[in-house]
Amino acid sequence: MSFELPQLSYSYDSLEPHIDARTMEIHHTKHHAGYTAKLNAAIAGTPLEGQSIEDILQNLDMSNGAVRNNGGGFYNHCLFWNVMSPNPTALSGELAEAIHNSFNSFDEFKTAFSAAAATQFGSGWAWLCVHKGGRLEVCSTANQDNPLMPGVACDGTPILGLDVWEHAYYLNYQNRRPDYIDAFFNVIDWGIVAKHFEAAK
Ligand code: MN3
Repeated sequence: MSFELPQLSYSYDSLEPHIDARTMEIHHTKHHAGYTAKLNAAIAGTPLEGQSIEDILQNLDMSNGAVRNNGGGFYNHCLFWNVMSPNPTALSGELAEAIHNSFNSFDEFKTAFSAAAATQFGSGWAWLCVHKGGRLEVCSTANQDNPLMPGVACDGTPILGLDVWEHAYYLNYQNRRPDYIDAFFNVIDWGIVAKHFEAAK
């Protein structure tokens, strides 16, 4: 069994003006599709074939560049599309409480997450992760690495991820990565993030 590029639950133009349709289409049909195909090629006929993407990443041999880059790319983009919505649900309940407990306030969380995203040098991702017991942490990773991988970043389970590769924003925002980060906060579906939180804590 091989991995499949997930369909989005919304149309490419539905996140505008925050994320433009052309960027969404290229990002999904070229970049994410490319990582998916290369991941399948890299695991074909190996013991990794048939494992879940989480198992593959958590037990990854970090010297296996093809699986590290493409497995990370596959997983990271699946989470990214999933946590965005044209009709986002507001933050509430247990996750809101956990954000307050871990960061003092939503604003302080937003500042920390935005800083992680803005200061990740070159290509990479910013993450909100949960540790066993429910403590939340913000971190960032280079390239297509993510916190599930051994020895990478904050070692929690990602429940929210932001792609800060230039391919994610350059057509619309050029070098203004901070504007893109701000815009992302308009399309985060906190109801979905809360489900990831519930499953991972
Ligand atoms: Mn990307």
